Amino acid sequence: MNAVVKTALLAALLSSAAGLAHAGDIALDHPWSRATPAGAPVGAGYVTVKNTGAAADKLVSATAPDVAGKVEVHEMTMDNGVMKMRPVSGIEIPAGKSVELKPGGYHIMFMQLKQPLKAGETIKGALTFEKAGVVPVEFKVEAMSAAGSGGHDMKGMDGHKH
Ligand SMILES: [Cu+2]
Repeated sequence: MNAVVKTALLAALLSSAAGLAHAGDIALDHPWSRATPAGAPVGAGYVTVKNTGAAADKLVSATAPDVAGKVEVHEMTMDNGVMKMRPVSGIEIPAGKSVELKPGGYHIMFMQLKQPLKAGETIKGALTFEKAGVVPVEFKVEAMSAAGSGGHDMKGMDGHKH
């Protein structure tokens, strides 16, 4: 690990203590997740990614080794009235713009869950960007009913073939 990356990681760690992770031109705001029922194989992570730089960046992968055997970047779409999720190769974050990963859209998929996600816990992980590199993140697990349309989203989860 070179000194520049080390400095960026340290800066990200320090600012994440204040609730906002920052590395280079990428800032992560309100990383959160939703509690999962016992035995659920997957959970989802959401976060607002802000690109304060002059060049576009791309979220290409994520990790959360404490809770998930595998993590993917997913997109949820409506297909003939059915919610479907599929892995994407990355999420473009345009220069000077924010992209919100949220229920019903782009999300981080925690797969091969090692234990249920419980409200109040935090999930330590990292998001990898093409330019900004590895940005540490801590998803705060909120109650199962968080952010409204929980029932709707769980239907999408049931259709998830993993
Ligand atoms: Cu998914």
